[in-house]
Amino acid sequence: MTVDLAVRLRDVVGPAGVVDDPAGMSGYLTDWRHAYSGTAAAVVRPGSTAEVAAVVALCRGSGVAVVPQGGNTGLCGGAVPDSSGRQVVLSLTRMRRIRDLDAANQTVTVEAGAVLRSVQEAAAAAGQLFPLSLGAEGSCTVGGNLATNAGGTGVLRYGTMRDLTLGLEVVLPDGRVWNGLRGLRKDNTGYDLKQLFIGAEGTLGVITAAVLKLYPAVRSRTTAWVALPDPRSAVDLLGVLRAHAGDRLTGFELMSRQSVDFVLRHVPGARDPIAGVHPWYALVELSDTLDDAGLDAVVESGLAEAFERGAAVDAVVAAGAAQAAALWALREGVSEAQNREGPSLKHDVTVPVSRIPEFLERTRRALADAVPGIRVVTYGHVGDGNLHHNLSKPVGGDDDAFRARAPELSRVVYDVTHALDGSISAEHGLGQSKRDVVVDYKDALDLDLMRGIKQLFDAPGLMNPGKVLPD
Ligand code: FAD
Ligand code: 2HG
Ligand code: ZN
Repeated sequence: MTVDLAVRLRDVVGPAGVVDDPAGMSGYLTDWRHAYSGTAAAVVRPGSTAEVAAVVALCRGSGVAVVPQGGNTGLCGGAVPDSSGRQVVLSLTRMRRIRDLDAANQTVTVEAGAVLRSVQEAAAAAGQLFPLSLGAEGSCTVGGNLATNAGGTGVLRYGTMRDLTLGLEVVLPDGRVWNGLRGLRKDNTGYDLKQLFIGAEGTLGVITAAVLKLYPAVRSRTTAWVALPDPRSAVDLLGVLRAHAGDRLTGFELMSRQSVDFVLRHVPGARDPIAGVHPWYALVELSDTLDDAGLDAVVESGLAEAFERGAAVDAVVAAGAAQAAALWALREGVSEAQNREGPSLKHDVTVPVSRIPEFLERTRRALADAVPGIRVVTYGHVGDGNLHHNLSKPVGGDDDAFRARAPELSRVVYDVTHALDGSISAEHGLGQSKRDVVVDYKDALDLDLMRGIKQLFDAPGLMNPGKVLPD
């Protein structure tokens, strides 16, 4: 970065808004897992949309690439700069205001750097619900949620971030501000431009604010932990509970025994809710806006039918909020627990729900053939067809030898996913980790159209280069 650009950036954001010493920058240069690392000319932390626009325009004028970053909890290296040392990391974390909450319109307008949990809390304080929920919600930001089209555990009932967004404000790669910040549920005046920025992982512009949908607050909740004999039973149980609970079935997560074992080993205080060892578990949640909705009776009638059909072998219905939280802690603890077991190879895939048993059967067999003793850590949002099918080395295995097999092992998982009409990225995005491999699994015309859109918005290629789009 030239001295002139450095001076002008400081003029825009103030001296405290530019970090360029190695110690100050280090937390911005590697991801949550330390799986990706880079270097940067500087980290710039603007405090307003006008400052973001000025920073982006200055960088563009100097031919310097910009890497937008929120909470840096992404799992594909999308927010991590390359190793050239020439890129600028643009951190949105100073822009965290809740600009407006319109209870009658059931919307909240927030800045991109707002931490997801703070948006949930603002909604709750107004007697409403913002339903996006994920393990990183204490650190991830709305901008990152939008840029990755985050999913999480409430998608079954409320959809992904795409479904939860009515309007956006975006600084385009040339520094212009696109004001699409409207709270309308109907607007058929042409192309829905905001959808281009959602899921673009910062390659088309910097999201600075959003209008998000709110829902009525949940007043009763029932959570159950169910032991299953096999994955087919998970699909069966899902159908049974849907028939009994309808829209009140708001969460349906799957966990393999291997996932539970990792959590029991590494998460302090974690306890197995059901005696004995079962190969699979479902974490089920029903919720309602009524105070006394009789949800325990609904889940119990559903479980009774599942037991009769052999789709469940044992179950615990949480006796209160503390026990429900303990069950969710088992589920939310898997990512961290797996990190403690050495390098993990992540696969965040979707297949049609009906094909989950076949997906598991085919991949697990092929993976065990490829690396005897490999630990397959399968868990995820099975109600959406989304599995985290993550791999850990065999017990006592060598980290580097395992890493060396990564491309081959991922290919096994992705080939089966593709053969079953699935997607190789359900909710985490492509970032830098999957941008090359996506070529083999996405239609060439899709990729052509994506390149055309990128060209339209960012012909010089300075907005988060090296992410999403294959070379
Ligand atoms: P970052 O990591 O900072 O950035 C992610 C991407 O968005 C990057 O490409 C970045 O350039 C871009 N970006 C960030 N801010 C902006 C902006 N303002 N404008 C334009 N581009 C921007 N994800 C799920 O979908 N579901 C889950 O259940 C889930 N659970 C998780 C659990 C754990 C423990 C962890 C560590 C991660 C989990 N994630 C999950 C992944 C991650 O939390 C989400 O992808 C989240 O949405 C990222 O938000 P962030 O603010 O941390 O974004
Ligand atoms: C989850 O559902 C997240 O817990 C993280 O999407 C998955 O760490 C992972 O692979
Ligand atoms: Zn997930």
